[in-house]
Amino acid sequence: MVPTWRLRAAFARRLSDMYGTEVPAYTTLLDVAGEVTHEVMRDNADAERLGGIDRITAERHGAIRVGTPLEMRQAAQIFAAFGMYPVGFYDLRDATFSAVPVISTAFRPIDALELARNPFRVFTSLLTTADRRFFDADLQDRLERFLSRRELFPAELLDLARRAERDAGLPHEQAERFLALAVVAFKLSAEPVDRTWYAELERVSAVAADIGGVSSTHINHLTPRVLDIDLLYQRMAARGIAMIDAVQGPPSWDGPDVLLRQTSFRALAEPRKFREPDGSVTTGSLRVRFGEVEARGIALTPAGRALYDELVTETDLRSADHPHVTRQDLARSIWQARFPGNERRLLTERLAYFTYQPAARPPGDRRQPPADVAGLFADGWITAHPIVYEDFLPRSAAGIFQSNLTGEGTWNATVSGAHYDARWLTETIERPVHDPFELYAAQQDESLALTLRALGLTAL
Ligand code: OOG
Ligand code: NI
Repeated sequence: MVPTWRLRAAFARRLSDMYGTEVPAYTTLLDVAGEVTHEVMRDNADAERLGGIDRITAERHGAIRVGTPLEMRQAAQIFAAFGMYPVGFYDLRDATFSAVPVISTAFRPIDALELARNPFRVFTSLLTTADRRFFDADLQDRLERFLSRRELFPAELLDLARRAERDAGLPHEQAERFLALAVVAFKLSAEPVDRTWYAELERVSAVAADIGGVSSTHINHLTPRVLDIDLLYQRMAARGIAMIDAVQGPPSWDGPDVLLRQTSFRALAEPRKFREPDGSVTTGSLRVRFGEVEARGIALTPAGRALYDELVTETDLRSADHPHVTRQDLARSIWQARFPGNERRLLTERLAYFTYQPAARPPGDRRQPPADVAGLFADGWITAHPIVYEDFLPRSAAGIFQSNLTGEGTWNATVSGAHYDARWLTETIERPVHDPFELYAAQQDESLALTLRALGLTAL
């Protein structure tokens, strides 16, 4: 029997191998990420604080895009077979930073042991065909009819996925078949693209064309994790690879790494076949697939996240007033002034999540332990270890989407958009969409309860 986590690890590895043959710059990215991570390991004793080297070097996330609620439900079934469940709801239609016609979730392992075994996750976006700001009634109708005629995932794949989920794994032969079918489902198709249809959707949005203009889905990018993303950015640029303008997310600064920092190399022109209006097939190219890299930091509580969002807004305001200063430099100075500069403060101000353990050598005197976490920590009764952020950031995701799009697209701000939220998604895919804060809080609370019991305290 091949257990769920081994299926997931094999899936991640095979997708990565496939992507490397399809998008050669991705292989360069993997080489440089490995090189940088090993250098940081060598020079920094604390390098494994947010994950062991085996996890970091194997870690990837991918992204796919689908067109219909049924396709989303089927994708959820396939990911469930790999022990990957929907976490978080991201609305990238938000005009304040993006206006991309999708809503998204991330399929990922949800418990600490499974994350440690293999943290592979897939950011999965669904085209919002009912949103009038992007699609008028006629286009929506033709788009939905086009999408209803295609089949992304064959019945045999879905059947094996259901069995793998039910039995928490598959016998060897079936596991092999399941993996092969799953990987092929995310491979770029050689089918010709209908030129007129693709162009019509592209006028609305390049993402709409990438999703609804073709008859299959594909891995749109894969993302390794790296320990020093600023160094990686310089090295990639030095190798002549065109990177997007900046690293998305928190700035590089003197304090702890929090949340998620990401950057990518620009989508490359890949040869694709087109069916022309006269029926002939020609070869052209499309720019849709890219490579991305990420650095993960500490998960923030709702209060920590609110502070993060506030600093992003402040950076926006100040950069409008200081066009000559780079956004990065502005963000760094704002963070230096306003964000807690060490883990201890993140803990005592309850801005980040930690797991706790009883201290190996608690205070030797006969004092009673204090009745609060900050006190227990300050007096040396317990130790704390940061929880890694396992999710995404909507604004960074929008930045990644947009920096890899060609053309602005068009949308109609005078009509109101269709309503989609986490509840809608839960009902659509018939699986709970988990709240990331609840997952981190549960992990923290569980470790705290065990720690208190070990100290002979019942509750705080
Ligand atoms: C997804 C973009 C978002 C990330 O890492 O934030 C993303 C896409 O391009 O389909 O992957
Ligand atoms: Ni990504």
